Amino acid sequence: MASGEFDLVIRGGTVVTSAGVMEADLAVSGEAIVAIGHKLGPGRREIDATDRYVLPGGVDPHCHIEQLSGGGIMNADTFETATRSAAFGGTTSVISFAAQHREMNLATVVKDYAALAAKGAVIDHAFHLMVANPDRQTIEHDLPALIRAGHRSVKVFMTYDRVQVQDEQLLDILLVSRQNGALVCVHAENHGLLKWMGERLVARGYTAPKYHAVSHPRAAEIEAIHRVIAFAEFIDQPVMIFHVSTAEGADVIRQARGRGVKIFAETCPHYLFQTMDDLDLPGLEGARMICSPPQRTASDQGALWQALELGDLQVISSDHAPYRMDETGKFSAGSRPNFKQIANGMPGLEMRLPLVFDALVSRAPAERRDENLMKFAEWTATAPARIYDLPKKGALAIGADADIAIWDPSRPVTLTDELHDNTGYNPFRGRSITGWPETVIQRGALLVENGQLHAKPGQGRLVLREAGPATQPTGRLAPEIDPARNFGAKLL
Ligand code: DUC
Ligand code: ZN
Ligand code: ZN
Repeated sequence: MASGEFDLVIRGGTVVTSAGVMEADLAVSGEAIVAIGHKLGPGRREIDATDRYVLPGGVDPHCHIEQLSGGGIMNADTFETATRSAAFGGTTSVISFAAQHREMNLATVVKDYAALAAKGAVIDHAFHLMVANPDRQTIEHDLPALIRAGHRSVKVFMTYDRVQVQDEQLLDILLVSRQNGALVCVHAENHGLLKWMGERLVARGYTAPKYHAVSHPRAAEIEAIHRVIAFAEFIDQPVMIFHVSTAEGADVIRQARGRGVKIFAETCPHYLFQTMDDLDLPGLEGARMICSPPQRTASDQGALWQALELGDLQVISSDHAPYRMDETGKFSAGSRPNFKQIANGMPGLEMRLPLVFDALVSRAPAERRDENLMKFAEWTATAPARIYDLPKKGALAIGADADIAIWDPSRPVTLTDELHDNTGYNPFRGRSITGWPETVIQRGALLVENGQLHAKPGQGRLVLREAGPATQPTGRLAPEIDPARNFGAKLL
């Protein structure tokens, strides 16, 4: 081959593609992967990947960045700090939220978040349209226009006073999404049950952070997943259930999928690696672990891993929702808050991949390593890219964006609070893991090497999306919606 034919060659690594795990070189020209094979010709730049795994850069489809929370608190990160932290953790694409609150105009919200990301993001990004003000302007005009403009996912909360949508509003949003080609993502917890439990606990003096776990009963998740699936089936609109935390929640999803309802679902590292006991810390320390839904039990962890294995859950996202342990974040309601007054969420963008890699790859018996490497790529990059219509992301394939993480599989790391975001703590501090993404590349350019960031704020690109297969309805109409069976009424 001619000298300098490729811009970059990653040589001699173990490359993980959807077709398998192989010893190979990988070549990049411009922004794309152009060859994967043996003894590829020289590149203008070469990276020696001997004893390294060459994996797709992670796709994190659920992270809250520079966002006003459901409780009205601005989170700790800017697009610069959050995406910088993502890059250090091997993630090269994020989907965060353009978060409408009551009284806000959704089109303006999207413009504002896109401007923040354009200024700060160091990696590629897309937005979920978070709808909390489903008035006529939103439902009839802004939401359809924004979906068609390439924001192909919508997020709704079934709880939280400031952002919750009512059942009828949820039905409207499902229908508009069906008509315009978007996936609907749902925070599924029963509002009344949470409110009732929270008030009762606090009234009886059970105010410490650990009672947060008790205040979000498993039944709240189970009921809401049931309900949103019933609605999704009724409207025939695909839905993504966010952050599944319970074995029963995964079961409800399994049953729905088994009867052909188009449901996708994710879980997150804190449900796979923590339990409610992690909130049981002295004083207010447990505040750092408060997130919703809360961490559950070891038995739920097992059920969630099994649900991933079975394909009932397809994605591991971070649900990065960072709040500092000070008056700007967790203690914005004062220095002695009850658990209800503490912001929900934890940082996760940087730790998502290393934690999952350690569990799935480093701790796997040798004979399962290749299989688990492929699962790792699937759950953290390939599946989210496929489900959310990012066709150039999430896989090492000819023509794909050269978004690549080169992992040192034997590097031991003891986790500390030193992350690259702006939260100031790491919920997994003290844990020892093996394996780290040492070199991270986006569209052929170095993002991270030797512990240094090479990217500039604003270099990440906004990715607009087509309506891909995940957004397509099944075509099976509920009898009451189907004019052939409802005396001819046209409702869609
Ligand atoms: N739900 C999320 O998905 N993220 C942060 C807080 C919450 O309740
Ligand atoms: Zn949520
Ligand atoms: Zn979230």
